[in-house]
Parts: sequence; C-alpha cells; structure tokens
Amino acid sequence: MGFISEPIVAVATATGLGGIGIVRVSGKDLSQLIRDLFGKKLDPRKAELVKVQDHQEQVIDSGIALFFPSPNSFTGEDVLEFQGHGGTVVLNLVLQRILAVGQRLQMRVARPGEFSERAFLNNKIDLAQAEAIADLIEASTEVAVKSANRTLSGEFSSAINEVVQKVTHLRILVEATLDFPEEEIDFLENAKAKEQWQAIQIALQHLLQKTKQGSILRNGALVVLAGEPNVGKSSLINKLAGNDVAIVTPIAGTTRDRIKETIQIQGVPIQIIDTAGLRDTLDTVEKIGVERSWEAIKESDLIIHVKDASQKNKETSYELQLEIQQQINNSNKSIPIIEVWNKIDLSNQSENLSGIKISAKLGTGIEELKAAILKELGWSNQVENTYIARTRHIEAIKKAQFHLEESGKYLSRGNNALELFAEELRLTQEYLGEITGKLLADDLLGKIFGSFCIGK
Ligand SMILES: Nc1nc2c(ncn2[C@@H]2O[C@H](COP(=O)(O)OP(=O)(O)OP(=O)(O)O)[C@@H](O)[C@H]2O)c(=O)[nH]1
Ligand SMILES: [Mg+2]
Repeated sequence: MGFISEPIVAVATATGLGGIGIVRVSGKDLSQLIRDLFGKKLDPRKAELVKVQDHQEQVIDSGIALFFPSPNSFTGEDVLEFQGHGGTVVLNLVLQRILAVGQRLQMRVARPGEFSERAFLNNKIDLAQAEAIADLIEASTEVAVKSANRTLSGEFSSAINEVVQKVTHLRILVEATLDFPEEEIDFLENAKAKEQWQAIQIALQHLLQKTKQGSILRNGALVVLAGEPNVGKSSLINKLAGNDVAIVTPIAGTTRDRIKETIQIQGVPIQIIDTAGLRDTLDTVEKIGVERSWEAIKESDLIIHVKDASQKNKETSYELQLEIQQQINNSNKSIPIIEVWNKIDLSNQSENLSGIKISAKLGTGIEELKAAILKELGWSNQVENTYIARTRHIEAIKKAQFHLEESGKYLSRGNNALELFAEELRLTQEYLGEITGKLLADDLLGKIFGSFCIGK
C-alpha cells in the first residue's frame, strides 16, 4: 500500500493524573527530530534520561526516551516514546513542544487508532490482531483479556488462514481443470474435489462456532428476565448480581423501568435485564413498562421466562409462553428461552414441573441456572482456546459460508458450471480475507480504527 505519511504524535496514556505519562511519536525518519528535541542522538532500544525544553530552553519535563528505529517498532516506522510525568498540563506541554519541533516534518496529532492502523498498513499485524489490541484494552473480564491476547498473537488469524488455504487449494484445482474441458469431470473426481469442498464446509462451521463464542466475550450477552408480575424476576436479578439492584415487594407490578446489571459467569460478561411483569394493565406507567419489557425481549440474546411454582393455576404462564414465542417469531430472530420455576420453596409438587427449578429467595438452583445460561448462549467450556472476536467477523464468516453453499450447487451440476463454482469459491475466500484485512474497503478501515482510543 503506497502510503506516505507525515509523522504523528499523541499522548498514549489515559488522561488524568498518574505517576508516568507517555507521549508517542511515529514517523518515517525521526533522527532529526530527536536531535532537535534532545540535542543528541539516541541509541536504538536503550533507555536514556532526557530533558524536554521549551523554545526558551526552560525545562518542561525530564524523563526516559526510547527510540525504536524502523522497521523494528510497533508501527514499522521510527517510533519515539517519551515517558515523563503523568499530569495533564505537563503532558500537553511536551506534546505541543514535540509538535513545534516537528513542524518542519509536517508532524500532526494522531487520530484515534492511528498507530495501530500504521502497524496494520506496514504489515506488522493484520486487522484481526489490530482489533484485538482495542479489545484487550476494553476487556471486562479475565477470560476476555486472555482471549484478546490469543487473537493478538495471531491464533484467530491462523485459524482463518488455514481455511483460506483450503479454499485456495480447491480454486487452483478448478482453475487448472477449466483449461481442459473434456477431462474436467475425471480430473475433479480424481482430485477428490467433493471431499475437499466438504472439508471447507466443516472448517467454516467450526470457525463460526468459535468466532461466535469469541464475540460473546467481547460484546457480552444480553439476557432478559421476563414473566408475569410478582413471579420473582427482581429477586432473581438481585441474586444473580449479588446486590440489591432492583426493588422487591409483594405487590404485583413493582418493576416499571428496565434494570440492567452486568455480571460474569465463568468470566463471560453478561448483561442481565430485569423487566416489568407482563400483563394487561390500565395503569399508564406500568403500561409503558410492559411495552419496554417486550422491546427488551425482542432485542435479547436469551430470554429467561420466570414462572411462579407456588401458583396453582399454571395456564396463564403457558399462554404467556406462547406469546413470547410469537414475539420472537415476529422479530425474525431465533432467541433461546429458558423456562424457570421460581419459589420452589413454596411448592410441594415441584417435581412435576419441567424446566429449571429455583428459589431466588433461598438461592436454590442458581448455579444450575447459570450453567444453563452459558449453554444456551452457545458457550462451551473450552475457554483455553477461545480467541476474542467481533460481530464483523461473524458476518464475514456467514457470507463466506453462503458463497461456499452456492458453490456447492454448481459442483454437483458438473459440466459447464465450473466457472460459476470457481467464482463462488473466490467470493468465499474474499469474505474470509475481510477478517484479516487482506481485502477491505478504505472507509471500513477508517471506521474500525476510528473506534480505537487516541495513542493506540
Ligand atoms: N418464598 C419465596 N418468595 C419469593 C421468591 N422470589 C421472590 N419472592 C417474593 O415474591 C414477591 C415478588 O418478588 P419480585 O422479585 O418483586 O417479583 P417480580 O417478578 O419482580 O414482580 P414485578 O416487578 O411486580 O413484576 C416478593 O414478595 C418476593 O419476596 C422465592 O424464591 N421464594
Ligand atoms: Mg420486579
């Protein structure tokens, strides 16, 4: 990518007061800048004590300078880091001074994510790895941190590249066959093209599953507690959160607004939403609450339908179950539902109930419920090899899958369809390439890096 860039500078540490603050510079050739700033050369990768002075030679800050000459740096360009004192004003003065000295080089302040973008454009990391840097910084649980590091180290990218290689192999075979039309069928059969195609199909399915798992780690899953009034939804969110986040009273219709709380189950970040009990009501406020409950249900990744085991008449809860299902069908999503019977401490015939039996009051069955939540979200226990991923990646894999399936139609059609087969395979490969950024439109790149923090 022939891109010539002016040097960039940014404060890399978070704003606020801290013991140390870091200003980072990246550019094609920083040797002159370094001499102008510090009055001397810096040895590569060696910590040196330096002073930063303003134009009147008054000291602004003193600290450690580190110089990483191109190409052995994060961005692949020359990189200079100054580790000074972590105050907002002092760091800003250092930044301004570097900008002033670097004016001749057209130095400017970096855009968010621009250091990572340069690392990507200079082939130091691929796009999935660059995204993992942002995901590592934003990770909300320990499992997410470790998974982000796995993606950062390239595990996710290698999994994708393995599939890409399989597709390439098959494409080469097909292209070769196209040149010998009269022998194409024998040729493909001998090379076990069908088997190769099936292997790609399986590999993609596997990749999708793991990517979905990785995206749960990044985005967290949205789990909604829904049910009739007074069944114990708020009691349950309090139990799951380990905190009294929602008001609990014996009065039906207590909860009106949605209450959101982030919890983690085995390191998986999950947002639990408590909602207003679902019923027809004339109360204006409650009515709005019920509407919001239905909205939450339709937006969720998983619904926990809470029912009261102490209530003799179970018919209304069954009707509600059908209604929830109907709403899900209308929303064109497949949202799993967990049926939960609460208040089993008050029920003497709970063995006849199907579903998970809990007592939000006593804490019975909560562990079982947590396990069911993870299972329904598609979370498997093999956390060791989970890599963090994004919705964008899932979409790309699904598109790749779609084109692979399309190609399959042509493969079985044999004669004359081979060119179409080849074309669909090419599209399969192209969508996989989007994940690592081998083929991606510039505007999308801008969007991805624009969501990073400054100095990264
Ligand atoms: N014995 C018993 N009582 C429970 C249990 N869970 C909830 N309760 C009681 O049931 C009543 C209603 O509980 P809530 O948690 O407010 O129920 P809710 O589903 O949030 O109700 P709304 O907000 O009105 O829709 C309260 O008096 C709770 O103490 C349970 O497991 N056992
Ligand atoms: Mg409630």
